[in-house]
Amino acid sequence: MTPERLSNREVAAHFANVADLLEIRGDHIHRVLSYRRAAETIRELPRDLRAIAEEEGLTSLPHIGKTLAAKIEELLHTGQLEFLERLTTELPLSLVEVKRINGVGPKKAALFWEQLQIATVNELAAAARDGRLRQLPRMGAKSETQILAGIEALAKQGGERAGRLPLGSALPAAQAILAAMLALPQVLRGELAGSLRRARPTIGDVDILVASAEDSAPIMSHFVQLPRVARILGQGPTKSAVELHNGARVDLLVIPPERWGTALCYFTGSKEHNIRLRNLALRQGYSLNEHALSPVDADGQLRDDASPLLFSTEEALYQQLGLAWIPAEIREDSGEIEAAASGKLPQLIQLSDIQSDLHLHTDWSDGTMPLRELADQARGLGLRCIAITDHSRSRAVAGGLSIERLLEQRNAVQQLRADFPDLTILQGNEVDILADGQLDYPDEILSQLDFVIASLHSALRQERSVVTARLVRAIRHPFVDCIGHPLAQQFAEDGPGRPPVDADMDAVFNAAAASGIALEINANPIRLDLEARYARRAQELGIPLSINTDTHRPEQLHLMHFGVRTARRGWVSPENVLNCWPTEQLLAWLRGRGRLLEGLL
Ligand code: DGT
Ligand code: CA
Ligand code: CA
Ligand code: ZN
Repeated sequence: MTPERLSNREVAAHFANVADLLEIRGDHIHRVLSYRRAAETIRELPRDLRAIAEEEGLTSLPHIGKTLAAKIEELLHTGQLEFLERLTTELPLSLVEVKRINGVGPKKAALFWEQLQIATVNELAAAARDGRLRQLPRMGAKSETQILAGIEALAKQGGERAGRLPLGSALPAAQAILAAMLALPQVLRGELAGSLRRARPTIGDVDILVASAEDSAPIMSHFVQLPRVARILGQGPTKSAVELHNGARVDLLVIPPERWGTALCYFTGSKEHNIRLRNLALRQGYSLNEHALSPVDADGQLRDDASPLLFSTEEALYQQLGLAWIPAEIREDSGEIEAAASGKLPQLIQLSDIQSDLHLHTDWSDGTMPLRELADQARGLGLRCIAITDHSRSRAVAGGLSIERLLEQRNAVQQLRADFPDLTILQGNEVDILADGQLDYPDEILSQLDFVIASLHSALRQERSVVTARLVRAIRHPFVDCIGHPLAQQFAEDGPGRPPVDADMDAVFNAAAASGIALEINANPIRLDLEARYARRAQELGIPLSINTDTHRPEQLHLMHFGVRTARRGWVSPENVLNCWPTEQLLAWLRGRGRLLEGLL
């Protein structure tokens, strides 16, 4: 019997499980990380592992040495991994889920298993409810409540995000497939549709539309044979569905060019937006579907005396409905139809509006690039202004800077400026907001910096009143200019990720509006924080936004577009974004906030 052909994602999942079980067992951290990094590498590969194994060999991959390569071979040939099976005779695999609960982690998962034989999330919930966890060292009523809340959050998030892929994984894979389809001579045009075009932070499935006037069978067979495809879920003349090696599901539709506008609009969604359009159409005597606007009589019956209207562009369809064309990111039935009907659509920010990136890490803390290399890269991207914002002293795990190092870096930045006359380099810092809302450096140090981001990185499960007061205190601090990734949420590749902090956002926004600071839209697709609805609210309250890549590695400088897409979903206009202002305007704003900007004016 031949084993099931595992996709790259499934192979990666085995490795991630090994990493988690080793971590719970208390194995050496390097060993844990080597499995975890291997899982990440495998998950994001653009081709089948089998092809790589046969052609250049698995050890050509980053983070894959001989031992790991042999384990991948074993999985590819047998569908199983003996090492993982041996581990699971020692520790139940379900502990991996227990470990994911916020407030648990590997050490407590091990403790619960060893002391109380708790193997599953349900068993843990029961033990927390019966007060059995209190027998254990450093566990009290408070930890029980925290764990129960963590279990609830995990279940909720698991439900909301189940089977959904983060935008950061889905978009590059989808763009590569679209490019491959556009390379076919019979394909006239193509677009990403669905939630991906609307830039939702997580994607259920990828929808790709291509237009062709010819027989679609060769287009479909090309599609299902692309190297990224792990398995075919369905193949028909106008619609096919596949699963990619990274786990994404992709629908491809072939559309006749004369119906392109109607189809693209329909498959872009959202469903709620479509329903509103259909109702508008009905009031004008038409039935709208993905094919056409078809005349109907008073009881909604299709009329056979009038022919349907076809639309080759979205613009023409919207115009027929009495609307201006609506950018895809705001098609969520949250006021865009009314705005388009009355000529009041906002001018949304575009990637080309971005002039600066104000949240960047170097090798002074946990980034990989030296200062000069970062400045070079930023200049190469056409940025006019950057802020160096390494971590502050309490973040020891991230190489946080002592006061001495911070001042030393200040000198280094000042020297660097001479070589970059066309790039304004701010020396800032990403200062930790400590558990009580104090900042991680004294005021006399903060007052010397050019730009201060304050961020939550620890004690993320504080209760609502505590975390709200903590954020508000940081917002009111005279030397804070921006709050970084305000809700500290994360979208994980292989799990539910990290929930946002439980802050009262009205209180946060009120404080921000009063103190005049900016709130960040962190562009890293793991974060996308502020998310769109909060960005929109912030803009309504006159709070400036700052979209930043939070770069740690060179390739992350290119993540800006994810932040811009998120801002667009939040109806954000360029004039409300620090990064779109000319440098003089940004410096004037900082000066107005009391910044000394020594050496910059
Ligand atoms: P996803 O895949 O869950 O991230 O979200 P979407 O929005 O991509 O949803 P999907 O893939 O099921 O469908 C793509 C688009 O097709 C959707 O945004 C709107 C349209 N559509 C799908 N089903 C329906 C429906 O039952 N009614 C209407 N009006 N539109 C639909
Ligand atoms: Ca979809
Ligand atoms: Ca779909
Ligand atoms: Zn950062």
